[in-house]
Amino acid sequence: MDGTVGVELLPDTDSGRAAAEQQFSETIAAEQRIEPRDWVPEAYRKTLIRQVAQHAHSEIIGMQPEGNWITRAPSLRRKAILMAKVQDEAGHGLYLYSAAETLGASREEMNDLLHAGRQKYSSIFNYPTLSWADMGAIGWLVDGAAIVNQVPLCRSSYGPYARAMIRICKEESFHQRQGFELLYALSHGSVEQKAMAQDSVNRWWWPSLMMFGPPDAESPHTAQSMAWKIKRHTNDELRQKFIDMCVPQADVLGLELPDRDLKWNPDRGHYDFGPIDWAEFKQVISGDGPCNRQRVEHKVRTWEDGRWVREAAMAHAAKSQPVAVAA
Ligand code: FAQ
Repeated sequence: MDGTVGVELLPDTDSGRAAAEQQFSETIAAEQRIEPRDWVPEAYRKTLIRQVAQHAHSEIIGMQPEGNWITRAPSLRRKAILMAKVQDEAGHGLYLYSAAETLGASREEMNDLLHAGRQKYSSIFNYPTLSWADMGAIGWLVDGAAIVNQVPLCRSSYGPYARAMIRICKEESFHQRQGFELLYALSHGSVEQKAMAQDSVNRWWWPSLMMFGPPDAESPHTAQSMAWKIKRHTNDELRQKFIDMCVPQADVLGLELPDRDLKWNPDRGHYDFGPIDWAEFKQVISGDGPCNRQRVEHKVRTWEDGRWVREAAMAHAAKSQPVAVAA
């Protein structure tokens, strides 16, 4: 869309509104991007704010499980890599908050809604990181799932979101490889290290499958988001793609995936897999997972602790404003 139906031209007549709606539909049908100045239906705007804010919050809350291990990394090299990864996640959160702001959501408002439990973040970050191997499993499985989910979002219909995803996916790709490399080193190390890697994969496998969201039949938003080309694939399609990708990678690692029903199905051309515990998923997304309270409390505490920094930065910015000189 070229901005001819911009915010300032918002139609207040029936015919103006019909023209704006038609232009929106034509832009989507033509695989062009919707841009911030374009008129959009209110429901499209709300859906995007919900998804992009949830995505941004996931990146920010997602720094906690790994941040927990920075001081305990086993070598300087591993520590430098982990710090770089966690910093990348902060950057992803900031791009995504900026993308949501172009839709009219303020950062303060999104932050408040997260703190009040009224906007979600990914279920996966409500699980504890119990061993160093979890840094590998998060990289391999959690970033791996994130890539499978997010590469199609680079073609999302909303321009600022799609463009943010391009850089984010490049960085997630590095994250996934470092996780795989870390797990490979452990699984080819001592007996104890291999056992630690296997235990970690056992704990992270099923929650990583839940990252793709509920089954299609129980996903209230998928159909509309696909019609608007915000989402390009359904939750189940992406989950299956992820499983098919992980099985040969687990073989290379020499680790087992904890699912006895995992079996190649030549008729479907995919791996069959066992039942996912959707009751656990519902419990976690309703705020009652293993670490939900801890994650949100920590986020609120750091927000309060950082208040003086924000205030000082604002005071400095105000002082740096050029003083108006009388003519
Ligand atoms: N966790 O109808 P659907 C990362 C909610 S990657 C929590 O299927 P939709 C990188 C959903 O919001 C993780 N809630 O919804 C990283 C909705 O609730 P609502 C972040 C979930 O939106 C790696 C309800 O269930 N990635 O951070 C989850 O069409 C390592 C019904 O669901 C993204 O956010 C879940 N797993 O599809 C960082 C990707 N699944 O809002 C650090 C962008 C569903 O009605 C370390 N988002 N729900 O109350 C998406 O692609 C989509 O929003 C889905 C859900 C696929 C997540």
